[in-house]
Amino acid sequence: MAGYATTFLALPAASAQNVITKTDAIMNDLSTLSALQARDAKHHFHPNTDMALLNAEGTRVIVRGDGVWLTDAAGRRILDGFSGLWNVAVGYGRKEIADAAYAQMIQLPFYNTFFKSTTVPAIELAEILGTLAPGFSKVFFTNSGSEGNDTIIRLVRHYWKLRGKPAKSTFIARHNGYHGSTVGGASLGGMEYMHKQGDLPIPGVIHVKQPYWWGEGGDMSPAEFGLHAAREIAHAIDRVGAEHVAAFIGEPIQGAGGVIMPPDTYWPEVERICRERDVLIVSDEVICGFGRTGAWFGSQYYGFKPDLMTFAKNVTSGYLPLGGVMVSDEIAEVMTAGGSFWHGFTTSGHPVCCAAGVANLRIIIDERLVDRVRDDIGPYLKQRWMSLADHRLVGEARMVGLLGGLELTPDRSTRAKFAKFDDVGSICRDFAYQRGLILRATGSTMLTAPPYILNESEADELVAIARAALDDTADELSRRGWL
Ligand code: PXG
Repeated sequence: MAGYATTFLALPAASAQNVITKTDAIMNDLSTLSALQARDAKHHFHPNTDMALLNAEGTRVIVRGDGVWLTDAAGRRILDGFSGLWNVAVGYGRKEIADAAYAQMIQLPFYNTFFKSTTVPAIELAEILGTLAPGFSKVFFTNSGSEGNDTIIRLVRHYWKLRGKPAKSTFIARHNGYHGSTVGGASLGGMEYMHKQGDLPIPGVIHVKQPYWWGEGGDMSPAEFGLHAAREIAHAIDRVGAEHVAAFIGEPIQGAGGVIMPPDTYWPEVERICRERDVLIVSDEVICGFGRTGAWFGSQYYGFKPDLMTFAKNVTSGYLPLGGVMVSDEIAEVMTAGGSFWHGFTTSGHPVCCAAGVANLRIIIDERLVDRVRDDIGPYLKQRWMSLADHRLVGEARMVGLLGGLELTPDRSTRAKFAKFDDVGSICRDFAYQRGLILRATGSTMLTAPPYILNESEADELVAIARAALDDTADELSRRGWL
């Protein structure tokens, strides 16, 4: 206890100072970077992290954000080519969102949405979402995308019971899809390394082929492969019987799986198959939602009409946690007539998070950022990003809106993977970071998803650093004899 008290007393006293000043004070008064890293190593259990490895290297400590730029505890400026975790759409340092959250926190920091109650920000945000997503008259609020997908499982199964078809309870999802980290979310997801931990998936989830032409398309054309992958869904439904299948869930573009854009033939065929068999379509819009593809929702970009949409991330640009499920008019009607849906979270529709969401969506609307992604900075970055396709390590460069991928390969003609493809992606990612750019690696696919406010010179810089990191990677792979 004595140790705890000493550390605590050494912290600067709480004040109305803004977070940036307070963080600087902690940095100056208390700690060098390595001291912060040591404290982190001692107490912080990081998600998705090999902690022994991390603690040996030391955590990156990020202390400040402004626009598309981050500053770390060593004072380095880093271009965030990944919008935090796919989610800081409007960039860092937007005072409008901080002010809205602050004002709401002073006025009413919390009230619940159970027991016949609500708050004004929850009303406002639900209304805006209903306007942005025509045909979805209701929104169920959660705190995250994972909770959104857990909500989907319970909601869809209950819906079919209300419709008098209780046997319709199986979900079809995809290998290498990502739907979150809770028991339900990770079960719908098709990440086998996640399934191995915690005895997943839960019963009632079937995984089918992903529409990943570069990796799995073989000799088929992309168009043929798109139909082929979609028909796997039909086979799965027909195998268990449509009377047992509740819904198909997919990300319009798989994000964490490697920014996998399905061939154009895929979604129309998925829609046809599901409609023909009375199977609901769930579009997981956690990454694609709110403009990432240059349309408000990824399903709009691909032209299909889901029955439910999961959202999170860019609804607040990550300034506060918030997620939820958009519910179609038809499902909302059945649920409304069906009595209580016994599901919800203490902080469903949290007023401060909803106020942040309203302020964030106002920025996206008022600054026409979705149009900017579609018509302006999206096409600009795409043209630059595609120029990387001539690099000897790059097999394919792809970008939709502000969502981009690069496939690294030893041989573009055969679309081969490196034997140690996970290592290759990490090497490239680490070189990019050393040069001041954050990219993400999934296996040997390099991913970018920058904030929508990226400007042209920042886009040039992003691509220039990515190219330099590819050069560094090629040198390193040659040195190791992998190339
Ligand atoms: N669906 C999709 C499509 C996602 O990308 C979730 C659901 C879950 O949302 P929450 O808010 O519960 O995290 C996500 C989240 C990565 C990475 O490494 C991706 C996510 C989360 C954490 C890491 O790319 N996506």
